[in-house]
Amino acid sequence: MSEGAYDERRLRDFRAGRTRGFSRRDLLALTAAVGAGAAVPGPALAASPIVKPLPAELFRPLGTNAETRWSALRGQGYYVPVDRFFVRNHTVTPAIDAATWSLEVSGSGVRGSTRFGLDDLKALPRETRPVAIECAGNARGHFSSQQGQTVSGTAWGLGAIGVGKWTGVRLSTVLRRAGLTRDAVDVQPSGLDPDFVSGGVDLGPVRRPFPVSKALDDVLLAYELNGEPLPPDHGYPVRVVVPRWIGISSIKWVGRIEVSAEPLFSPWNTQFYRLFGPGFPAEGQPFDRQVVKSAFELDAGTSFTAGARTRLTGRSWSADGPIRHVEVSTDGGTTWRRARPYGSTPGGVWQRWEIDWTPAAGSHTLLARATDVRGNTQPDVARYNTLGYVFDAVVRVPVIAA
Ligand SMILES: Nc1nc2c(c(=O)[nH]1)N[C@H]1C(S)=C(S)[C@@H](COP(=O)(O)O)O[C@H]1N2
Ligand SMILES: [Mo]
Repeated sequence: MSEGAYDERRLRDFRAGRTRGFSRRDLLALTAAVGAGAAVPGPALAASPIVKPLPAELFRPLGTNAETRWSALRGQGYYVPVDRFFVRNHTVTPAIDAATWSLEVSGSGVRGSTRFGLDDLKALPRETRPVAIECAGNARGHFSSQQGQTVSGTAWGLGAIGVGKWTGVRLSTVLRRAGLTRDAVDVQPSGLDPDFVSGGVDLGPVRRPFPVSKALDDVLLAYELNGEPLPPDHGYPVRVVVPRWIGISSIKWVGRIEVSAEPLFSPWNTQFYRLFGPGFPAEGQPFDRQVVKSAFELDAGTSFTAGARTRLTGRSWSADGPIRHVEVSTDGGTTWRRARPYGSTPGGVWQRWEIDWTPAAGSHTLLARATDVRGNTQPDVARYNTLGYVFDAVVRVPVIAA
């Protein structure tokens, strides 16, 4: 079944109340509780929700999260080093002992319940894949800064993406070992980090289902990132890596995978990570895939030397396939030039590019617009949705030359 058809079917199931795990009734109860102002503070969070250092030249902290500064990717290779890979934590990075950790695979779509230790997974065939983890809310801050719209959620710039070289075992291998049945339709991994509390309601562990067809296609259970054991903040000892899908699908610190013969629902595919707003269904439009985006490898407000030739660099990416070309404007969108692609592109996850520019004194607005091999490109305006997902518009970057 195509991903689009899957989403349509789930939407019908959800409307009809054919849901397991999290129903429309739950959602209404939750909305009522939040509406009634039943906000109770959640459990106290650890002093730092993120374990690794977050130096200001590499990261911009955003609550329990930290986004990569695009200037920190200049001169870096294809893969984002761990020291600058963005972190999106709903709560905190948990301390997990790999020696006692195990993964439970159970539910109505497998015969019995099976546990896999880390050594069990490592004994299975290894596979390495270049994959982007990108938050569905990446660039959300531009809904307000560029389109004057109010959206809720973390006000990310463009730094909630990282391309990594992930190594692990195919989820399909593990599901088959666990006795996957023909009836299985959905797979739902959940994290071992603390339950997520929103508006005083405990929503349980972070989890979001995806179809068995996707699970059997290209999903990994990764235990290495860029050739090293998975770092604590990125899911140690094992995380799910779902290529091309929004970051929330790639559950970190996975402890259980429910395999179900019925469609599954969680707050992460009913309340969050749906498109709400004018023109969308009242119960929200489901979505799973990322869109086309581009970023310059510099920070807004960067100052250049007037009259001196400089080299602008950046990266563009699309979930729908490799990038075909990138156009850059240094005059606020009046004229456009083709950027030069460079570097190898394993897996076609993103494309690095460069273009020379000799700025005149004054303020300038830089824009980059990518088109992928399928012809998808970036619009001038992203479609408004209340939770601020999938911002794909061309981002306007103010810089100066003096
Ligand atoms: N268990 C768990 N998995 C999770 C999350 C989380 O908070 N807990 N955040 C999700 C979201 S919203 C994103 S965008 C990615 C971020 O992955 P990273 O922190 O390794 O960059 O992890 C996903 N997996
Ligand atoms: Mo995310």
